Amino acid sequence: MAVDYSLYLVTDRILVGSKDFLLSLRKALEGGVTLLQLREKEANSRDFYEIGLKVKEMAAEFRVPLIINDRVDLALALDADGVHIGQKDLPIEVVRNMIGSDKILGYSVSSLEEALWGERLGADYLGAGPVFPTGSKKDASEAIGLATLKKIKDSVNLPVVGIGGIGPANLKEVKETGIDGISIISAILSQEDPYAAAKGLGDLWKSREINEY
Ligand code: TZP
Ligand code: MG
Repeated sequence: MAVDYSLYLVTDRILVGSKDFLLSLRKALEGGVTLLQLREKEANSRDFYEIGLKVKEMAAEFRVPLIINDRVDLALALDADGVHIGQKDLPIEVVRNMIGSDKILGYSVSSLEEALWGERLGADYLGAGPVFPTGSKKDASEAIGLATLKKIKDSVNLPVVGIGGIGPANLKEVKETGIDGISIISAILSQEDPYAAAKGLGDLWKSREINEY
């Protein structure tokens, strides 16, 4: 499956605030999100499943693949397109065995060592970060910065997306590392207008201004 990693939206119900969650996702998808990760840190299994059914239907409408955060069981139950795991989730090789070779397996890394490990053990793409300090992840490790992000991208043969504190103000320097896309929560979902926010980021990522350096 050819996946477009350029504008990867990760969800967070809390950061959506008082706006309607599903409507915010719909607007972000209309704005050009290319990949969607359902990340429910507080929901119980049943609620995660129910919201997952709705989000899966919506993502399919936009032909955007749906990735489930952390929960391999839910990714399978929902027949999502993939699962995204971190260093404290099930071991990556175990997850690969559970989901098979057709599903997308994303892996969070904060160092070059973790990135090489992820590549060796079967990740399909890496989420590297936090690139910048962010308040969006409670247990986030220290920011890795642009130099480490670039080193990771240069050292693996996998798509790499940057995550953590990325927004319009730093997009140009992030793009210059050569990574394949940006993974975003607050610069889309905490915004008053998730459509305009997603559209702005997508346009900027593709623009000549940012690509001609
Ligand atoms: N993993 C590393 S940083 C982060 C996650 C889930 C949060 C990213 O959120 P934001 O609001 O785009 O900084
Ligand atoms: Mg995780």
